[in-house]
Amino acid sequence: MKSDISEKLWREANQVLVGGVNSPVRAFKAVGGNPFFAASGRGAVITDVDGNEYIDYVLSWGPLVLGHAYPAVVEAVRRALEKGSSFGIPTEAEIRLAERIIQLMPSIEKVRLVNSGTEATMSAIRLARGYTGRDLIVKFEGCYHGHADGLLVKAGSGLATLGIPSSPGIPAAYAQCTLTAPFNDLEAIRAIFDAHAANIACIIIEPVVGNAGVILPEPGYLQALRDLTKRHGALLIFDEVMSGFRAALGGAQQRYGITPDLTTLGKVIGGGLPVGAYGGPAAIMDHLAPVGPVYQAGTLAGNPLATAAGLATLEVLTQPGAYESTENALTQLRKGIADIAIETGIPVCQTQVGSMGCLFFHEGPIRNYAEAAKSDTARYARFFQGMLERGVYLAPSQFEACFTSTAHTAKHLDQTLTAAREVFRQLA
Ligand code: KE4
Repeated sequence: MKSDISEKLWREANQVLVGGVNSPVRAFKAVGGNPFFAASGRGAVITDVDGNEYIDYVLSWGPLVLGHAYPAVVEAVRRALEKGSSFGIPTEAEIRLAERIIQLMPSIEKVRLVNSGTEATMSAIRLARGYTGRDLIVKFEGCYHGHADGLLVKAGSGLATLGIPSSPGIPAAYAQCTLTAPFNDLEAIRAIFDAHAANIACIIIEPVVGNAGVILPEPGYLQALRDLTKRHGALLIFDEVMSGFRAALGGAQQRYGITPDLTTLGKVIGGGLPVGAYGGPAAIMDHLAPVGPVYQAGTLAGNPLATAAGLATLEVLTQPGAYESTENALTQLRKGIADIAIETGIPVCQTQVGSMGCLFFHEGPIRNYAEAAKSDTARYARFFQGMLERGVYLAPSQFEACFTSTAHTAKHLDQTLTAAREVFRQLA
């Protein structure tokens, strides 16, 4: 594959952008080589500046559930832009997006729109602390909830990819307010509550972990967390920034039948533009300013372009068969990979919930981050590079998720599986 222009841009990027990127996982540190530079995307295919085409299973890390440049989304944003990009006063689209979110996630009665998943989780935690009057929070090893200070403790995604246990720059006094437990370990979380229940404001969890690869909750685990938090007056926050509209149309809370106290969202609800959101019962949400005293604000929160993109995306995704097509595409891919792994004798563990999934080079099972971390990351890197050379762009880290969209067709899947069969044979 030609890469002259990408290489030139990479040199320029490294002069002015830290590590050449604006988000660490994009730097391909875990898989070697340098990232290509995107020029355009259309449907399931992304084209780089040298004209190379890739079937895209990263989809901007989840938002593009309809694929790149979906016409209705492009048109909606264009129409909104022609009327003005931001007003900083209420607009109707914010109401309609909140209504759509509430319709799909009935645990939510009121919404607050923000600009990223990080803002959503950071704000939801502040609300939980304000609502309960308690300081401690609990998160789970390998879960990633964005880069707010108190959440960069034993986090997944880029920290797992780069082997950063917890980020420097966070005061010890602050980090001590974050307790951590392994995912799927009820004994550990119960011990934390035995010791600290009276001062735990909330649990925040990815109900389906998507930032350590994809790890599924074991049967009864989420319900047990629901019961535990209810018993001790702590809030249960489902971070569905990634799993929302992917684990099921109504998120993991719909798939597993759990009603969290607060839900955080992002990615899909912005359709590729910067949007985050958090929501829950009015009795909790009304503690937020300007109704209540818990403060949170944002210049571009609910801006017309992002709400237009999000509304257009959810409008299409809620059409009959649309969501199901994203899940079916990943199911076909997973089954094909499973056959190839058996043919070649390569031990793999595949996980999937809806349209998000992961191929671990590990014989499985994988129930938590410690087990995921034993995956053969060198073999994953070789797989990634082999697939990239064959026009398939997967997550550039073993500790990330892959995604499908309504735009991934049988032809894309066949091409992906043909490439995978060739690469697996090289890995054997
Ligand atoms: P953002 O601030 O990146 O919009 O969202 C943070 C976030 C919160 N919660 C969950 C469950 C998330 O997955 C994320 C962000 N996901 C990563 C991918 N694993 C974003 C990619 C990146 O960091 O560049």
